Amino acid sequence: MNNKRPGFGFSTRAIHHGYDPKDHHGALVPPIYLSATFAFPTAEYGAACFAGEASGHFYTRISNPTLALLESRMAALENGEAAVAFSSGMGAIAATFWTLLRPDDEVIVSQTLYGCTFALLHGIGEFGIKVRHVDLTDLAALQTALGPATRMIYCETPANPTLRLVDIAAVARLAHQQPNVTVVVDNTYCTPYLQRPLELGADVVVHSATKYLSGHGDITAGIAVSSHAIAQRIRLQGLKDLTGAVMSPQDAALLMRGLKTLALRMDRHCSNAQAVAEALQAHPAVQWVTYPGLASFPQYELAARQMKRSGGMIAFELKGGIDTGRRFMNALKLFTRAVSLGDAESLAQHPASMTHSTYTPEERAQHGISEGLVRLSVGLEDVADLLADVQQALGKCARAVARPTLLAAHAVK
Ligand code: 3LM
Repeated sequence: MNNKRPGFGFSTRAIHHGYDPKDHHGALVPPIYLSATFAFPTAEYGAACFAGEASGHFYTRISNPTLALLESRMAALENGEAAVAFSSGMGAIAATFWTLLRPDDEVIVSQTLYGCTFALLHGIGEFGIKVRHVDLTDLAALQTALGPATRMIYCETPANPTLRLVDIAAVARLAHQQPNVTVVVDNTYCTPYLQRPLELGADVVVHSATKYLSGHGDITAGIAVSSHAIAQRIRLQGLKDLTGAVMSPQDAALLMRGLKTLALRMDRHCSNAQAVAEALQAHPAVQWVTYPGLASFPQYELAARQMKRSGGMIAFELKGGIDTGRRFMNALKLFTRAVSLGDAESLAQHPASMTHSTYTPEERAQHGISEGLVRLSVGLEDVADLLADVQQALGKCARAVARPTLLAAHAVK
């Protein structure tokens, strides 16, 4: 598909953008360029490549035709100018931090973040970058926190695992009243099919492409999408020199295969998750359930405004806390007990002891992650089978919760 023909819809871009079979011997599926290095026609041309005076691929850690196709497709889907591919989401996040932040700079981050991002922020703190955790749902608090040293605002929306949202447009408006503040949004939970932060005023979008973007749980990958200027800095500093965390061309091909069905998969994830969330909400064993598609969701109006649909992730807690939560998880037969998210398979995990065990218990309390929270990544299976699995597992928990109550009642008599 010719890049110069705008106006194609999301799935058409996800399937065709940047590729025309006639340029590749008619091959319908883009070839994978495995080469680590690329031949220079002359010594002078090679020198010009290194001096940044000639374009062209010369070493795969910096650029590669297969990665370039994926990057242009991701930029087209996020409505950015350019993208940089990484070997993991953490690679993309670390490279973005190392490129855009310097000692004595301040980064304002939202209250709740994925566990390893939280740990990375501790790490960059040791290099003299000041990290301030701010409740970004409170714009007055953000206004107070913004100062002359602020260089970045970083958030996940929805946050992993609490699903709290950040109003991207409002935060970007406030941030951009000051020069030199870059707004970075981790869009892993939504993908560009459900939410496009750059259109709302953010400057950089990062992803764990390990999740919904690839969608099949068979690669680890990351992406950063932004303007040409920022992407070039991230490529030449964060990727090339500071992390070296380049994506492999084979993984880029798997990721492009996943992208072709992204819209179909996301719609199914959303429908299945809505049904599971409603079933949880209706069950007497459940203490609370958080899902952006429930009318009880505290930021329901913002979710409807900012996200096309409500996503595939659910957080909930059972009466009896984590002891009952573990009983529920162990009773699941179709859901798999595993970390990660966005796969075809439905997954269940316990953030406090798994993905968010990088927080101390005190930090989890401070950042709104309750010890009993169970996280579901609702997959693509038949919804009736998912509901049956959740119901049978909840049935075991309801009996477990009811038993001590009955015993207590007998004791009184
Ligand atoms: C998880 N999350 O199960 P990779 N940003 C977000 C994420 O959720 C993740 C990353 C970045 C999980 C992984 S936990 C050991 C497994 C919002 C990853 C990092 O480097 O591609 O894993 O992305 O929540």
